[in-house]
Amino acid sequence: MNLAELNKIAVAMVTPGKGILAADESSGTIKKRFDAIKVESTEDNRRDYREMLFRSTEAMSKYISGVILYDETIWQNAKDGTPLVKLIEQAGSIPGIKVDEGTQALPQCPGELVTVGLDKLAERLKKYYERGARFAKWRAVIDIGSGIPTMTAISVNAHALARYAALCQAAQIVPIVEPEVLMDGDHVIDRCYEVTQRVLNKTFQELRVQRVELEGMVLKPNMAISGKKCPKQASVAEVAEKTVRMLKACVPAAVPGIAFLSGGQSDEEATAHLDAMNKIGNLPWKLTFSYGRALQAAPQKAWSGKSENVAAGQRAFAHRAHMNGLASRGNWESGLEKKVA
Ligand code: 5MM
Repeated sequence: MNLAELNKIAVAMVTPGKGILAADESSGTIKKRFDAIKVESTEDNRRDYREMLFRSTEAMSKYISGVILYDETIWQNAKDGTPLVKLIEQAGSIPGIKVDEGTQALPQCPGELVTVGLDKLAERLKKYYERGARFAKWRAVIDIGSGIPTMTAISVNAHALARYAALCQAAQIVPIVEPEVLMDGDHVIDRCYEVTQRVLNKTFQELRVQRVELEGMVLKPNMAISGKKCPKQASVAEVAEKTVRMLKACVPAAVPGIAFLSGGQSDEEATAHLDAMNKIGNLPWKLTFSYGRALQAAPQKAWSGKSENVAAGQRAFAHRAHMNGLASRGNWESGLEKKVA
Protein backbone atom coordinates (compact mmCIF):
# COMPACT_ATOMS: atom_id res chain seq x y z
CA MET A 1 0.00 0.00 0.00
CA ASN A 2 1.24 3.48 -0.86
CA LEU A 3 -0.18 5.57 1.99
CA ALA A 4 1.16 8.88 0.66
CA GLU A 5 -0.79 8.31 -2.58
CA LEU A 6 -3.96 7.28 -0.70
CA ASN A 7 -3.66 10.39 1.46
CA LYS A 8 -3.24 12.60 -1.62
CA ILE A 9 -6.50 11.27 -3.06
CA ALA A 10 -8.37 11.55 0.26
CA VAL A 11 -7.19 15.16 0.63
CA ALA A 12 -8.27 15.93 -2.97
CA MET A 13 -11.73 14.46 -2.25
CA VAL A 14 -12.27 17.04 0.49
CA THR A 15 -10.72 20.05 -1.28
CA PRO A 16 -12.26 23.23 0.19
CA GLY A 17 -14.94 24.57 -2.15
CA LYS A 18 -15.65 21.09 -3.52
CA GLY A 19 -17.49 17.95 -2.46
CA ILE A 20 -18.64 14.57 -3.68
CA LEU A 21 -21.61 13.72 -5.89
CA ALA A 22 -23.24 10.48 -4.67
CA ALA A 23 -24.64 9.15 -7.95
CA ASP A 24 -24.50 5.52 -6.87
CA GLU A 25 -28.21 4.81 -6.58
CA SER A 26 -28.76 1.08 -6.98
CA SER A 27 -31.34 -0.07 -9.56
CA GLY A 28 -34.20 -0.04 -7.02
CA THR A 29 -33.37 3.43 -5.71
CA ILE A 30 -32.93 5.11 -9.11
CA LYS A 31 -36.27 3.59 -10.17
CA LYS A 32 -37.92 5.32 -7.19
CA ARG A 33 -36.28 8.62 -8.16
CA PHE A 34 -37.33 8.23 -11.82
CA ASP A 35 -40.88 7.22 -10.81
CA ALA A 36 -41.16 10.57 -9.03
CA ILE A 37 -40.41 12.44 -12.29
CA LYS A 38 -42.38 9.94 -14.42
CA VAL A 39 -39.36 8.61 -16.30
CA GLU A 40 -39.00 4.93 -17.07
CA SER A 41 -35.89 3.44 -15.45
CA THR A 42 -34.23 1.90 -18.52
CA GLU A 43 -30.48 1.43 -18.96
CA ASP A 44 -30.44 4.18 -21.63
CA ASN A 45 -32.40 6.65 -19.49
CA ARG A 46 -30.10 6.03 -16.52
CA ARG A 47 -27.11 6.59 -18.83
CA ASP A 48 -28.60 9.77 -20.34
CA TYR A 49 -29.38 11.20 -16.91
CA ARG A 50 -25.94 10.52 -15.50
CA GLU A 51 -24.24 11.69 -18.69
CA MET A 52 -26.10 14.97 -18.30
CA LEU A 53 -24.63 15.39 -14.80
CA PHE A 54 -21.07 14.40 -15.73
CA ARG A 55 -21.09 16.71 -18.78
CA SER A 56 -22.12 19.66 -16.63
CA THR A 57 -18.68 21.28 -16.90
CA GLU A 58 -19.53 24.21 -14.62
CA ALA A 59 -20.57 21.96 -11.71
CA MET A 60 -18.07 19.18 -12.24
CA SER A 61 -14.91 21.21 -12.75
CA LYS A 62 -15.55 23.83 -10.08
CA TYR A 63 -17.44 22.12 -7.26
CA ILE A 64 -17.32 18.31 -7.57
CA SER A 65 -14.14 16.62 -6.33
CA GLY A 66 -15.38 13.08 -6.95
CA VAL A 67 -18.36 11.04 -8.10
CA ILE A 68 -19.57 7.79 -6.53
CA LEU A 69 -20.78 5.45 -9.27
CA TYR A 70 -22.93 2.32 -9.24
CA ASP A 71 -21.53 -0.83 -10.88
CA GLU A 72 -23.71 -0.43 -13.99
CA THR A 73 -22.53 3.17 -14.50
CA ILE A 74 -18.80 2.53 -14.18
CA TRP A 75 -18.96 0.19 -17.20
CA GLN A 76 -21.27 2.42 -19.27
CA ASN A 77 -20.27 4.63 -22.19
CA ALA A 78 -21.76 8.00 -23.08
CA LYS A 79 -23.90 8.24 -26.22
CA ASP A 80 -20.79 9.09 -28.29
CA GLY A 81 -18.94 6.03 -26.95
CA THR A 82 -16.75 7.82 -24.36
CA PRO A 83 -16.65 5.89 -21.09
CA LEU A 84 -18.58 7.82 -18.42
CA VAL A 85 -15.53 7.43 -16.17
CA LYS A 86 -13.50 9.44 -18.74
CA LEU A 87 -16.05 12.28 -18.68
CA ILE A 88 -15.54 12.53 -14.92
CA GLU A 89 -11.75 12.48 -15.25
CA GLN A 90 -11.81 15.05 -18.08
CA ALA A 91 -13.70 17.41 -15.77
CA GLY A 92 -10.87 17.07 -13.22
CA SER A 93 -12.98 15.00 -10.84
CA ILE A 94 -12.17 11.58 -9.33
CA PRO A 95 -14.26 8.50 -10.15
CA GLY A 96 -15.34 6.33 -7.21
CA ILE A 97 -17.45 3.20 -6.87
CA LYS A 98 -20.05 1.87 -4.46
CA VAL A 99 -18.91 -1.66 -3.59
CA ASP A 100 -21.39 -2.80 -0.97
CA GLU A 101 -24.11 -5.10 -2.24
CA GLY A 102 -26.93 -3.71 -0.14
CA THR A 103 -28.39 -4.92 3.14
CA GLN A 104 -29.84 -8.14 4.55
CA ALA A 105 -31.91 -8.83 7.66
CA LEU A 106 -29.65 -9.38 10.67
CA PRO A 107 -30.42 -12.73 12.33
CA GLN A 108 -31.73 -12.49 15.93
CA CYS A 109 -32.17 -8.72 15.58
CA PRO A 110 -35.68 -7.99 14.32
CA GLY A 111 -35.89 -4.86 12.18
CA GLU A 112 -32.12 -4.46 11.88
CA LEU A 113 -29.87 -4.79 8.85
CA VAL A 114 -26.32 -5.74 8.01
CA THR A 115 -24.57 -4.57 4.85
CA VAL A 116 -23.13 -7.35 2.69
CA GLY A 117 -20.61 -7.60 -0.17
CA LEU A 118 -17.27 -8.69 1.30
CA ASP A 119 -17.11 -11.97 -0.66
CA LYS A 120 -14.81 -11.57 -3.69
CA LEU A 121 -14.40 -7.87 -2.87
CA ALA A 122 -10.62 -8.01 -3.35
CA GLU A 123 -11.08 -9.25 -6.95
CA ARG A 124 -13.80 -6.68 -7.69
CA LEU A 125 -11.62 -3.83 -6.37
CA LYS A 126 -8.82 -4.78 -8.77
CA LYS A 127 -11.20 -4.47 -11.75
CA TYR A 128 -12.62 -1.17 -10.53
CA TYR A 129 -9.09 0.23 -10.08
CA GLU A 130 -8.22 -0.77 -13.67
CA ARG A 131 -11.36 1.01 -14.87
CA GLY A 132 -10.26 4.21 -13.08
CA ALA A 133 -11.88 4.15 -9.62
CA ARG A 134 -9.62 5.73 -7.01
CA PHE A 135 -12.04 5.60 -4.10
CA ALA A 136 -14.91 3.39 -2.98
CA LYS A 137 -17.94 3.56 -0.74
CA TRP A 138 -19.68 1.15 1.65
CA ARG A 139 -22.81 2.19 3.52
CA ALA A 140 -23.99 0.65 6.79
CA VAL A 141 -27.56 1.44 7.83
CA ILE A 142 -28.50 1.88 11.48
CA ASP A 143 -32.10 2.61 12.41
CA ILE A 144 -33.32 4.29 15.60
CA GLY A 145 -36.49 2.91 17.19
CA SER A 146 -37.87 1.23 20.23
CA GLY A 147 -35.07 -1.04 21.52
CA ILE A 148 -32.86 -0.43 18.49
CA PRO A 149 -30.12 -0.12 17.50
CA THR A 150 -28.74 -3.13 19.35
CA MET A 151 -25.03 -3.36 20.06
CA THR A 152 -25.09 -6.45 17.81
CA ALA A 153 -26.15 -4.41 14.78
CA ILE A 154 -23.64 -1.67 15.55
CA SER A 155 -20.79 -4.20 15.99
CA VAL A 156 -21.36 -6.33 12.90
CA ASN A 157 -21.77 -3.27 10.69
CA ALA A 158 -18.64 -1.62 12.12
CA HIS A 159 -16.73 -4.86 11.60
CA ALA A 160 -17.84 -5.07 7.94
CA LEU A 161 -17.00 -1.39 7.34
CA ALA A 162 -13.48 -1.96 8.65
CA ARG A 163 -13.00 -5.19 6.64
CA TYR A 164 -14.07 -3.29 3.51
CA ALA A 165 -11.81 -0.31 4.32
CA ALA A 166 -8.76 -2.55 4.85
CA LEU A 167 -9.39 -4.36 1.55
CA CYS A 168 -9.74 -1.03 -0.28
CA GLN A 169 -6.44 0.31 1.03
CA ALA A 170 -4.68 -2.93 0.09
CA ALA A 171 -6.03 -2.36 -3.45
CA GLN A 172 -4.79 1.28 -3.44
CA ILE A 173 -8.34 2.64 -3.26
CA VAL A 174 -9.45 5.23 -0.68
CA PRO A 175 -12.41 3.92 1.34
CA ILE A 176 -15.33 6.19 2.14
CA VAL A 177 -16.61 4.76 5.42
CA GLU A 178 -20.35 5.47 5.68
CA PRO A 179 -22.12 4.44 8.86
CA GLU A 180 -25.55 6.05 8.33
CA VAL A 181 -27.86 6.51 11.32
CA LEU A 182 -31.23 7.10 9.66
CA MET A 183 -33.27 10.23 10.36
CA ASP A 184 -36.58 8.47 9.61
CA GLY A 185 -38.01 8.21 13.15
CA ASP A 186 -39.63 10.60 15.61
CA HIS A 187 -36.60 10.80 17.91
CA VAL A 188 -35.19 14.05 19.28
CA ILE A 189 -31.77 15.32 18.19
CA ASP A 190 -30.10 14.17 21.42
CA ARG A 191 -31.07 10.55 20.74
CA CYS A 192 -29.50 10.80 17.27
CA TYR A 193 -26.40 12.34 18.88
CA GLU A 194 -26.11 9.52 21.41
CA VAL A 195 -26.66 6.69 18.87
CA THR A 196 -24.34 8.24 16.28
CA GLN A 197 -21.63 8.68 18.89
CA ARG A 198 -21.86 4.96 19.79
CA VAL A 199 -21.76 3.99 16.10
CA LEU A 200 -18.75 6.21 15.35
CA ASN A 201 -16.83 5.04 18.40
CA LYS A 202 -17.36 1.39 17.49
CA THR A 203 -16.49 2.05 13.85
CA PHE A 204 -13.18 3.72 14.72
CA GLN A 205 -12.41 0.97 17.23
CA GLU A 206 -12.84 -1.62 14.42
CA LEU A 207 -10.85 0.48 11.96
CA ARG A 208 -7.96 0.53 14.44
CA VAL A 209 -8.22 -3.23 15.15
CA GLN A 210 -8.10 -3.95 11.41
CA ARG A 211 -5.16 -1.57 10.89
CA VAL A 212 -6.88 0.83 8.55
CA GLU A 213 -4.74 3.92 7.93
CA LEU A 214 -6.88 6.86 8.97
CA GLU A 215 -4.89 9.29 6.76
CA GLY A 216 -6.07 7.31 3.73
CA MET A 217 -9.84 7.33 4.28
CA VAL A 218 -12.82 9.68 4.26
CA LEU A 219 -15.72 9.43 6.74
CA LYS A 220 -19.29 9.87 5.46
CA PRO A 221 -21.56 10.25 8.47
CA ASN A 222 -25.03 11.60 9.15
CA MET A 223 -25.35 14.86 11.05
CA ALA A 224 -26.74 14.97 14.60
CA ILE A 225 -30.27 15.89 13.62
CA SER A 226 -33.90 15.48 14.75
CA GLY A 227 -35.86 12.53 13.36
CA LYS A 228 -38.03 13.61 10.41
CA LYS A 229 -41.21 12.87 12.37
CA CYS A 230 -40.08 14.56 15.57
CA PRO A 231 -42.46 17.44 16.40
CA LYS A 232 -39.56 19.51 17.77
CA GLN A 233 -37.07 20.12 14.96
CA ALA A 234 -33.64 21.36 16.06
CA SER A 235 -32.50 24.68 14.59
CA VAL A 236 -29.65 24.99 12.08
CA ALA A 237 -27.39 26.36 14.84
CA GLU A 238 -28.18 23.43 17.15
CA VAL A 239 -27.57 20.82 14.42
CA ALA A 240 -24.24 22.46 13.56
CA GLU A 241 -23.07 22.83 17.16
CA LYS A 242 -24.06 19.29 18.19
CA THR A 243 -22.69 17.65 15.05
CA VAL A 244 -19.31 19.35 15.45
CA ARG A 245 -19.19 18.47 19.16
CA MET A 246 -20.11 14.84 18.42
CA LEU A 247 -17.52 14.50 15.65
CA LYS A 248 -14.77 16.11 17.76
CA ALA A 249 -15.46 13.51 20.45
CA CYS A 250 -15.26 10.54 18.06
CA VAL A 251 -13.25 11.25 14.90
CA PRO A 252 -9.43 11.34 15.13
CA ALA A 253 -7.70 14.34 13.57
CA ALA A 254 -5.70 11.95 11.35
CA VAL A 255 -8.80 11.55 9.14
CA PRO A 256 -8.34 14.13 6.35
CA GLY A 257 -11.99 14.87 5.86
CA ILE A 258 -15.62 14.25 6.60
CA ALA A 259 -18.14 14.32 3.74
CA PHE A 260 -21.73 14.26 5.01
CA LEU A 261 -24.68 12.39 3.54
CA SER A 262 -27.91 14.41 3.29
CA GLY A 263 -30.19 11.61 4.51
CA GLY A 264 -33.52 13.12 3.50
CA GLN A 265 -32.88 16.76 4.44
CA SER A 266 -34.18 19.34 2.00
CA ASP A 267 -31.64 20.76 -0.44
CA GLU A 268 -31.36 24.04 1.40
CA GLU A 269 -31.27 22.50 4.89
CA ALA A 270 -28.36 20.26 3.89
CA THR A 271 -26.49 23.30 2.59
CA ALA A 272 -27.33 25.48 5.60
CA HIS A 273 -26.18 22.83 8.09
CA LEU A 274 -22.85 22.27 6.34
CA ASP A 275 -22.30 26.00 6.09
CA ALA A 276 -23.07 26.61 9.78
CA MET A 277 -20.56 23.92 10.80
CA ASN A 278 -17.83 25.44 8.67
CA LYS A 279 -18.66 28.90 10.07
CA ILE A 280 -17.87 27.50 13.56
CA GLY A 281 -14.35 26.90 12.22
CA ASN A 282 -11.20 25.69 13.98
CA LEU A 283 -11.89 22.06 12.96
CA PRO A 284 -9.27 19.29 12.81
CA TRP A 285 -10.60 17.89 9.50
CA LYS A 286 -12.18 19.32 6.35
CA LEU A 287 -16.00 19.20 6.37
CA THR A 288 -17.79 18.88 3.05
CA PHE A 289 -20.69 17.16 1.29
CA SER A 290 -21.24 13.77 -0.30
CA TYR A 291 -24.89 14.32 -1.10
CA GLY A 292 -27.17 12.18 -3.24
CA ARG A 293 -30.69 13.52 -2.94
CA ALA A 294 -29.74 17.05 -1.82
CA LEU A 295 -27.64 17.51 -4.99
CA GLN A 296 -29.82 15.65 -7.46
CA ALA A 297 -33.46 16.41 -6.58
CA ALA A 298 -33.38 19.76 -8.45
CA PRO A 299 -31.61 18.55 -11.63
CA GLN A 300 -33.84 15.45 -11.78
CA LYS A 301 -36.95 17.62 -11.67
CA ALA A 302 -35.58 20.11 -14.22
CA TRP A 303 -34.56 17.31 -16.62
CA SER A 304 -37.66 15.09 -16.28
CA GLY A 305 -36.33 12.73 -18.94
CA LYS A 306 -36.51 15.23 -21.83
CA SER A 307 -33.47 15.92 -24.01
CA GLU A 308 -34.61 19.53 -24.48
CA ASN A 309 -34.26 19.98 -20.69
CA VAL A 310 -30.61 18.91 -20.46
CA ALA A 311 -29.31 22.49 -20.17
CA ALA A 312 -31.89 23.29 -17.47
CA GLY A 313 -30.91 20.11 -15.58
CA GLN A 314 -27.24 21.07 -15.77
CA ARG A 315 -27.99 24.59 -14.55
CA ALA A 316 -29.93 23.19 -11.57
CA PHE A 317 -27.06 20.83 -10.77
CA ALA A 318 -24.45 23.61 -11.08
CA HIS A 319 -26.48 25.81 -8.75
CA ARG A 320 -26.78 23.19 -5.97
CA ALA A 321 -23.15 22.17 -6.36
CA HIS A 322 -22.12 25.85 -6.15
CA MET A 323 -24.21 26.46 -3.02
CA ASN A 324 -22.69 23.40 -1.33
CA GLY A 325 -19.21 24.39 -2.51
CA LEU A 326 -19.70 27.73 -0.72
CA ALA A 327 -21.00 25.90 2.36
CA SER A 328 -17.86 23.76 2.45
CA ARG A 329 -15.96 27.00 3.10
CA GLY A 330 -18.60 28.53 5.39
CA ASN A 331 -19.30 31.18 2.74
CA TRP A 332 -22.97 30.41 1.92
CA GLU A 333 -25.87 32.79 2.63
CA SER A 334 -29.54 32.02 2.07
CA GLY A 335 -29.88 35.16 -0.09
CA LEU A 336 -27.66 33.53 -2.72
CA GLU A 337 -30.34 30.89 -3.33
CA LYS A 338 -32.87 33.48 -4.45
CA LYS A 339 -30.41 35.40 -6.63
CA VAL A 340 -29.36 32.41 -8.74
CA ALA A 341 -32.61 30.39 -8.80
C1 5MM B 1 -27.16 7.83 -3.84
O1 5MM B 1 -27.67 6.86 -2.94
C2 5MM B 1 -26.71 5.96 -2.40
C3 5MM B 1 -27.03 4.54 -2.72
O2 5MM B 1 -28.20 4.16 -2.05
P1 5MM B 1 -28.84 2.70 -2.32
O3 5MM B 1 -27.77 1.67 -2.14
O4 5MM B 1 -29.91 2.63 -1.26
O5 5MM B 1 -29.40 2.71 -3.67
C4 5MM B 1 -26.58 6.23 -0.88
O6 5MM B 1 -25.69 5.35 -0.26
C5 5MM B 1 -26.09 7.61 -0.71
O7 5MM B 1 -24.76 7.71 -1.19
C6 5MM B 1 -26.10 8.07 0.73
O8 5MM B 1 -27.23 7.61 1.43
C7 5MM B 1 -26.12 9.57 0.74
O9 5MM B 1 -27.19 9.99 -0.07
P2 5MM B 1 -28.20 11.08 0.49
O10 5MM B 1 -29.31 11.13 -0.50
O11 5MM B 1 -28.62 10.58 1.85
O12 5MM B 1 -27.37 12.35 0.54
